Amino acid sequence: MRPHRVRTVRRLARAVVAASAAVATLAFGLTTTSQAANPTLREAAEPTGRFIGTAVNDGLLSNSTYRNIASTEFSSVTAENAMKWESVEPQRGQFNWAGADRLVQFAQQNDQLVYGHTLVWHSQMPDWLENGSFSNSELRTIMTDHVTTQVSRYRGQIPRWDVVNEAFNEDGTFRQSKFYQQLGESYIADSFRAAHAADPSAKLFINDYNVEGVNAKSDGLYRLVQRLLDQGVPIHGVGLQSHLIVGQVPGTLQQNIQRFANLGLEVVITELDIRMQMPADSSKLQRQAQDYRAVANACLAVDGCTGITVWGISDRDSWVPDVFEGQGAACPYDENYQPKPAYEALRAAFVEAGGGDPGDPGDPGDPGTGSCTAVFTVSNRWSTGSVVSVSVRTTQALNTWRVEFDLPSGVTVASGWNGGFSQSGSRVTVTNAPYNGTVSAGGTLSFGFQTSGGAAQDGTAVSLGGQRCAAG
Ligand code: G2I
Repeated sequence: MRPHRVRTVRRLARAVVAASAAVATLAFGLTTTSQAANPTLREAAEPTGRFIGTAVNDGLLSNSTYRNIASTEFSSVTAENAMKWESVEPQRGQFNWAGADRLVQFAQQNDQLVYGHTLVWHSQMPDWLENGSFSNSELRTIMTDHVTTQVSRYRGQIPRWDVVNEAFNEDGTFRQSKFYQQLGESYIADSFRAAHAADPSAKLFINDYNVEGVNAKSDGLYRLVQRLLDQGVPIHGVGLQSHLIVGQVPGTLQQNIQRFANLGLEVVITELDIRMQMPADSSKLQRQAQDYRAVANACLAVDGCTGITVWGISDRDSWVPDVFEGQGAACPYDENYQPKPAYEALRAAFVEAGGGDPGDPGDPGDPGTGSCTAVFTVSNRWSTGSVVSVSVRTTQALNTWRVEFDLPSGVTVASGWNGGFSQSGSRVTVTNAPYNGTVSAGGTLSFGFQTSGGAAQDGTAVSLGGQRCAAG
């Protein structure tokens, strides 16, 4: 019965919010982009256990509209340029972390993840590196030192990094970058090893474009990743950039995500935008919305696909028109920062996948202490497993946290995220990850996990720091 009660309460809460939004609209004659009657993107994504991110342009963070959308709609941020080599080390040995630090601070203020982009890439290298002549061993040291310096600086604060970016040609052979030409394929393994040594908790990705479908380029990437795994190289994920064209979402996207996930890797849609020939019109925008939804659905259908980042909030700020003449309108918000059909489609995909069906959050016989409230949401369920996201609201400010709960007998946590997991019998203990230990009074901590050995995964007897929590 409890799920029904929770659903009813939620519906009621939405109705109240909708009513007050209507009042606000009448009173002030304006609506906001936060869509008060509907969830934000990040609220919609949360029950699915996925993050929804955006690329952030450092220069636009001073624009309050931009800032507001970036913070309220997205649960993850990627620096559009501020963490690239030319930005952080413009002169050899002279570092400028201002933009990168600003983004990390912004994310921490807004309870967001940071997706680190990018460490070793043939493009946007500083001039001293691009045009300098170095012996092979010198170049290898420059490269690994760079990786070490940058990853160490944000150790514990950036849970995912694009370590190597755009290593492939369209035919699946290696791009003849400075690194490949001088160091050969081993530059990739060395970069990953250096990153792992600098932050063993970070998940390390290889990222590329035109690898969304199954094709020669993604085959090359797949073979490389298999080799790296065979060699024990610390690689944990594949980023599919997804700079797509309206009407041309690859039909093999989900299959491709699945084959990488089957290797035990995370997959992230890292740079989603879907461009069109300008001018935009309503039929192109509707088609674009379907395409956004198709991409989101493909990710949401595969357990290992853990997040989607859009490459820019608004069409006003997108890189697309600068590079593809006559094309544009690729983002989820229009030139005036108004949500487009693509935005609605993205949100609808998350809402549908989230199911809005919270599980039983606690032992019904135990009213809890009232100092914490736990909600378990099963976003995906099959005969022998499930994907569960958990949020725990605390009345007390925390610097570290430990959540414990029981799973049904025989059900085990197969993998988890946003926390450290251990299990003894049915009792699971989750401690904060290095980046999400701090929670303000009245704030919510969250983590997620996938189970094996059984499907019904509502945690019972939930406690926070040893104190029993109430049902949410
Ligand atoms: O090209 C689209 C993306 C493809 N995958 C990797 C991404 O890192 C890449 O992002 C774009 C940024 O969106 C652009 O903003 O990377 C471009 C550079 O390759 C960025 O453009 C550059 C401009 O070309 C420069 O003129 C400008 O100085 O941004 C620089 C910093 O604003």
